[in-house]
Amino acid sequence: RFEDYLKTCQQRIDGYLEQQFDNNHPGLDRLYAAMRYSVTGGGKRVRPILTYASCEAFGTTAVAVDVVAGAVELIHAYSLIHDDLPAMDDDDLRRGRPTCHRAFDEATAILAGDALQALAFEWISREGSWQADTRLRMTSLLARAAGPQGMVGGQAIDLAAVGTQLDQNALEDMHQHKTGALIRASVQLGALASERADEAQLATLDQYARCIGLAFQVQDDIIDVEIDTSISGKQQGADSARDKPTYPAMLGLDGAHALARSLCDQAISTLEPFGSNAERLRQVARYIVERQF
Ligand code: GRG
Repeated sequence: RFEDYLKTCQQRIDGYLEQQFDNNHPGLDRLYAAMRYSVTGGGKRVRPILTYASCEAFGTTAVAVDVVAGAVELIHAYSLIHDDLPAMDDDDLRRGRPTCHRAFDEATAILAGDALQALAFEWISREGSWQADTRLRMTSLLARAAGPQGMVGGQAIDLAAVGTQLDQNALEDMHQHKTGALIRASVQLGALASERADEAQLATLDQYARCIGLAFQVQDDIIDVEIDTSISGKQQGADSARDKPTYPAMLGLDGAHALARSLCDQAISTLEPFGSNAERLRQVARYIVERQF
């Protein structure tokens, strides 16, 4: 059952990350406490699950890619810490707990984010037993996904768009950078880490990942509206509390649901050449558009 698979993957990555942040670091207690707080505080672990499901499509077991799945989650955790800072979204809560800068302080949160990003690259470039060219390609792929051509670029596009009206193409471009790039990297890294994927297979998987990356964001917007609606009893529009352009505001709630479903269908049909080997990836695609949180 997919629910069991999801739980197993979540427990696997939770256990792995907890183990990595288990040691004492004299003199660096506060920094490590902030890093540990942000990495081990829950989260759906969608990106590591994608890395696991992707390597499994090539017959590689999850244990071989823990470090890669972990590295992706470190980048994700760093992005959330920095996104929550007063200079960005200025959020007090993340995953139902105080944000890192609230639980610690702003300077510590900035450093914890910086440290997690660096640590991700240390892990991926040092751990495991990949051939040198695989390791180099994985490192460079993750760097590009995290950097100005990926997630950080998406955040910059988002900031620059404040107070302007984005059309659907511009909104998609922003999300493809901001959240899509790391989701695509999660899938590519699983396949690369198997050392069994050819270029055509990598390209096919990237098509799949582009679709689910966007579907993830559409569903996230839908969930926000549904939560708002269940709290206030009325639907919010483009001028919702978040004051950010969203798919439900642009397409209506039904239109957003239809887009999420269509992206999921596209993602699933892209995987046809993989046959039953990609069943987990198909299930993850469905999970992404069916999840309620
Ligand atoms: C500040 C460098 C920098 C980048 C920020 C990804 C990002 C760019 C910010 C995250 C803020 C955000 C709310 C983005 C929308 C996408 C999203 C829903 C992210 C949260 O990811 P989940 O749902 O979180 O996977 P969990 O808590 O499950 O890990």
